Amino acid sequence: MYTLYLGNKNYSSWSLRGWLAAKLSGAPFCEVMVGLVGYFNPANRAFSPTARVPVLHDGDTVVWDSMAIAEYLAERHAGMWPAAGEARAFARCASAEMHSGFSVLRNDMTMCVRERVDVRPWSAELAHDIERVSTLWSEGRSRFGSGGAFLCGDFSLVDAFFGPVAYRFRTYGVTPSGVAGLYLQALLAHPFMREWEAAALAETSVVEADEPRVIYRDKLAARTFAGSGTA
Ligand SMILES: N[C@@H](CCC(=O)N[C@@H](CS)C(=O)NCC(=O)O)C(=O)O
Repeated sequence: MYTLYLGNKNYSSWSLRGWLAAKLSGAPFCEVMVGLVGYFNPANRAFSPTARVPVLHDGDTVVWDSMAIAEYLAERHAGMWPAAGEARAFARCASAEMHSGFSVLRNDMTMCVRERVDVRPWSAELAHDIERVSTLWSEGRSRFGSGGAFLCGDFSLVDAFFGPVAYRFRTYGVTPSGVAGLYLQALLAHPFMREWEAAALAETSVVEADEPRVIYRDKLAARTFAGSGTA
């Protein structure tokens, strides 16, 4: 049986990708929860060469990156990428773009499943990342999505890569229009996402570095002050 090391479900976006991939594989796996402390923790080298999560252990084989975990599992379990070649190419490109890009979205809209907060106005760079996600979602749904409610039809690895974005968008009130918005709702409603969310909401630990109301404390306070001044 696989062992998957994961960070706090409320905060750990990379862990969510690895976990969704493991769920999608259909294979049994056991979870080891690693409490994140908000900074690099060298003690995690005991199970992860980078000291980061997620990490999949398959016997003596250690797979330490969410994309590598996805590909490792997809080599062993059928149907994790879309079957049609063109859809699969799109799914791989969109997943890789998510994995290696969107640094502003990642930094400025931290994943915090339990939170709802409005931090507008967004920077031009953040708005650009949001727009690019919406474009990718619209393209996937309109070109490859006819067989189901997900980016390339049935739920596949590309949806695992955008799972964290769905929680980020909900937390920060990002509402893409049209088919992209419908896809966001479908992603949030998927049973795997609901299962992760329930576990995240049961957590009580707080990592201040990832808390929107801590990161945006000054901006939110300034808005409250301005609001009370005009009331
Ligand atoms: N590229 C890696 C990134 C993994 C990563 O940065 N994980 C974060 C948690 S989401 C982490 O372990 N941070 C260390 C810490 O906060 O202790 C992947 O795709 O798995």
